[in-house]
Amino acid sequence: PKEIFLKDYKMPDYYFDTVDLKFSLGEEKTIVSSKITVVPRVEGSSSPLVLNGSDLKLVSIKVNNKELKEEDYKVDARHLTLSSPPSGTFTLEIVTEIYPQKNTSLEGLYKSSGNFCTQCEAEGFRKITFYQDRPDIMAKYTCYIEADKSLYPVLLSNGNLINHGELEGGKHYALWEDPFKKPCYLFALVAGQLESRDDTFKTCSGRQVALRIWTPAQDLPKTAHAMYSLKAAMKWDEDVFGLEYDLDLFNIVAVPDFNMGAMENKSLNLFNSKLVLASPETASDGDYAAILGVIGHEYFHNWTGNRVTCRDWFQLSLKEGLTVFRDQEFSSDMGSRTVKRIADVSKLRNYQFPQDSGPMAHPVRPHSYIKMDNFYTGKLLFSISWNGAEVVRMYKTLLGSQGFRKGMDLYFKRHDGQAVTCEDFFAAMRDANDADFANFLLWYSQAGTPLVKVTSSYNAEAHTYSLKFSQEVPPTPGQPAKEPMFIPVAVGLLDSSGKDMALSTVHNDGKLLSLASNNQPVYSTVLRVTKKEEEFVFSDILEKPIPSLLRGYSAPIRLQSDLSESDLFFLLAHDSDEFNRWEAGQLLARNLMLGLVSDFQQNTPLVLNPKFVHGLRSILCDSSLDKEFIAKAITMPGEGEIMDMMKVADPDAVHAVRIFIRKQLALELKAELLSTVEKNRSSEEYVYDHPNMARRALKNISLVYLASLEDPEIIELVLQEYKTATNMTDQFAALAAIAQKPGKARDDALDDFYSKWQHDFLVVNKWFALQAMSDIPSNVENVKKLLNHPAFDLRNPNKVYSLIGGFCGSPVNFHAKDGSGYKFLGEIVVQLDKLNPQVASRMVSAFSRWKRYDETRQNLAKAQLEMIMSTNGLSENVFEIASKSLA
Ligand code: DPP
Ligand code: ZN
Repeated sequence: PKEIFLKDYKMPDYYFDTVDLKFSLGEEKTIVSSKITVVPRVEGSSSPLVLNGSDLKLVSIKVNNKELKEEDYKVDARHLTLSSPPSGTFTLEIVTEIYPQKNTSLEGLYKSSGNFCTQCEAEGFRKITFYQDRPDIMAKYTCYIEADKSLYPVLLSNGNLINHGELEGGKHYALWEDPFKKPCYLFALVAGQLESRDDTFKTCSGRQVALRIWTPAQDLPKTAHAMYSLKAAMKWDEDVFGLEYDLDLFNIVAVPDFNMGAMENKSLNLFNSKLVLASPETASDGDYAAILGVIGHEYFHNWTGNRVTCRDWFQLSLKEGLTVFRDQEFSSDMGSRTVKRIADVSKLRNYQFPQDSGPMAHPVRPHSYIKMDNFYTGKLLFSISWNGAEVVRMYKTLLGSQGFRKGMDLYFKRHDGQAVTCEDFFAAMRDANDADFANFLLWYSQAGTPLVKVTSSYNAEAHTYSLKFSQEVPPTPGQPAKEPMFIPVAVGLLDSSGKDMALSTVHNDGKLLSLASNNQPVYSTVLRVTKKEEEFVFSDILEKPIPSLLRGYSAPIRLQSDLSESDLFFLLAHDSDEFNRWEAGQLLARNLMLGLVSDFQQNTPLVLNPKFVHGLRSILCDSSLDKEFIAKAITMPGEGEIMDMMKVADPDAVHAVRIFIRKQLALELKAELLSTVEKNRSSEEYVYDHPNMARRALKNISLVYLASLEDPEIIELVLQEYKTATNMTDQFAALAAIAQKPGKARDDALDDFYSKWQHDFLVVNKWFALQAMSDIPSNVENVKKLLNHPAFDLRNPNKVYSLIGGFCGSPVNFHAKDGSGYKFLGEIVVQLDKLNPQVASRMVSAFSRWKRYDETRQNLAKAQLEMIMSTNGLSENVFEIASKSLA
């Protein structure tokens, strides 16, 4: 397998101007004809034209209407090369034969539940026809589809339907035209038995847009929330960014077999059913929130991704980082900003940071790859999308909302219709604001999470308060030495009553900066930390403050400060920045957990610090706080996050400590937790809004705590909650609470749940995941049994993610010291790779952090990786992850 480098980017020798596609969809084979207008980039050049192709049977090829002879072109497993095309513009016509019904990779054109659908990002279009499969080739497309009318009554593609009608032999056809230029990764086609929920949206300039969400007929009632989300997203993008939808039709199709979450194809978004279908009975609050976010995400791509796209795949963050940021903002505006931020930062800490210090560490813009798809399906996506979103957020932190909007406006003004780079985005932000961004661009090229240390000192005579920063970016594969980064640190100072102090001036690097705006003092400011070591001195600080650092998590770094335990309790109780209140609690919990982990390892009896219990009790009983915030604040840091902070990760110890804390808190706070459950039961009718979700979240976390007690009364209570639940959020939370402990109550509840929901594959996936993630001893045997369950199918990505992905997320069972978890995964990866390399590579990445564990585990995991590497016919996807993990 060959590694591809960013530095080797070359402009294409040929552009494609128009592309007319014709699909004749059949049960045995599908015929694809393409007619392309090819335009040389440099007039008169006649360099070879190299097209990508994979798993295609070439039927014929014509240039300017003339059939090519065999000596005029070359085909191999990956390319079709025209060695000397005519000089000047010419037409290229290619006919290929493909077999979507046999395509289990779910890339290109494939069948899902009897319907045809496509997935072309990143490099799936080459499985449909020979093409320059790269995003800087932007062309105008038409798409003609013909198929059997009774089997495939609905025929969809991008853009506008300009013609349709009947054909002989029970067939029909549709002709679609997309007026916007696009790269081929945004091409889509759907054909099948589908029905639509229809609605309309009136845009800010008064155009009526038809909205259609397509699913099999029986699922239509479950598309109401998706439609609500779509309309909300369209409105939000107009209000916040002035971005209006640009066609008269917008389609969404739900597909049960889908590698990713969803795909932003121009005007024809394809979605994993999981992210469209929801009803109160079958979907949880988490599902509702995910649907809102992802419907928004794909819709927002219409401008950030489609109208302005990426020059090459190294620039993926240009569209993904920006669009993830946009969907985070959208969800924040639709719900609670603090809670959304907490959820995103937790995700970053549990998944992205561990990866940032491992063999797969990648900058936001990677320097090389073997298999592009791994950017999406491996853990790499996190660096590109989530860290990428953090980078976009920093522009906004530095420029403010208005400055950020000016930058966005300039970005579209300059680049609409183009395929561009991360520098272009940076330049638009800088130029629109005349901003000094110092070394900000390093965020794109340096991998690793910066470690920033802060020490503080107060001078009571001079009334000055100093914050000294030092920063270090740890070495990562291929990047041993790093430059200091530009880190925006949002800061406030609390006085002894817990109020924010007025900040007037700060000295930095011999310069005096006034912080006041319009002569008014400010209560929070953003320090620009750009050097390896740097001091900021605030003046007119009349008493020793307690600093609230990195408010709202203003940069994706690890922060170490000299805050004492009592400072943290103070911040937990008083900080005006709600995020930092949560953060103070997390810091306390992290320190507490790390201390207990070391006690556990030394066989010292575990004791829970009473001050911690007291702090949590105050939060739990504070009726002025948002309920979902309370739910987050009493949730302990994830096991991944704690293991990431240890020299040698010890899953057993971390897990034991987390369980211990949960039980101890339940014992100490039993009365408060019980009353929280009582007071926060759902009303009969399910309402999806923040107050109701918050209430359910708080009740359900309380239930999980309580259920950790071996108390028959509580078991009865939880069973009762399970039985009387009127929505999936409450029902599943109660089931999860019961399932914590092996025994009859657990077995009965799991059986009951399955028999209730066996007809609904999305709910059955929850049932798989719950069992897969379980920490009950030797769960690997149970998971193996579930592989043979009639509802399981290795070819369906969602099922694999639930059962196998779920299992890999269980620290005790996946990392079982006898190696049973590793062996299980190794065998599955080999099987899966033959069916679907993208899904297999996502699974194999569970091994990538094997060096973080003890020697016994290291050897066991390494053996599995070596076994995988020695498998014949391994895909490039799995090869890349496995070989980099071993390196
Ligand atoms: N481009 C796709 C998305 O944004 C990749 N999953 O959802
Ligand atoms: Zn995206």
